[in-house]
Amino acid sequence: MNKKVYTLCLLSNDTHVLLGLKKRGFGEGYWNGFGGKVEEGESIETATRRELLEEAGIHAARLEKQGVNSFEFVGDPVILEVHIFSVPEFSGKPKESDEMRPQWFKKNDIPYHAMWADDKFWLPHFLAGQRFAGVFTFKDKKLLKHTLNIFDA
Ligand code: 6OG
Repeated sequence: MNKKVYTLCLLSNDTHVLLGLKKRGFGEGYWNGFGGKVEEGESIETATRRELLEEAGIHAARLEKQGVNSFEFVGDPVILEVHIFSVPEFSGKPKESDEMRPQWFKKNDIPYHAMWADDKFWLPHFLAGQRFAGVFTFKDKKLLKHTLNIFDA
């Protein structure tokens, strides 16, 4: 078994959440949070800040770890371990990059139909401030099965 570590972070306020439309590469055409692969020698938090700045032009003043999801793809020995953060304090205005087109969405109007199939399971808990850990098995873009544990405060 081979594991790759990724970051994912989402900004939100009382009413809205910031998502980015992935313009190229893995997950192209899907709305998602901002993030990417943790580089060798880099901490997970440093990678989270770097990706948010590169993809959306936002500086994270504070990060809060909220969850970790593992993704398995049938036929692929590599497990993606994605560490998910909220960003309670930040500066800067969302800015389009080569990779992402940021847009604020109402929390009750999230475009789940154009997102990875796992998101509708964990994102409501994320937005409610809960912590969670999930394991999701995909065949290509189809979600075959999952488990999700919610840790109430
Ligand atoms: P780059 O390839 O752009 O990083 N990611 C996923 N996010 C969700 N919501 N569901 C998945 O289900 C995902 N698999 C990967 C991790 C990829 C970005 O996409 C996230 C990274 O933030 C399969 O460097």
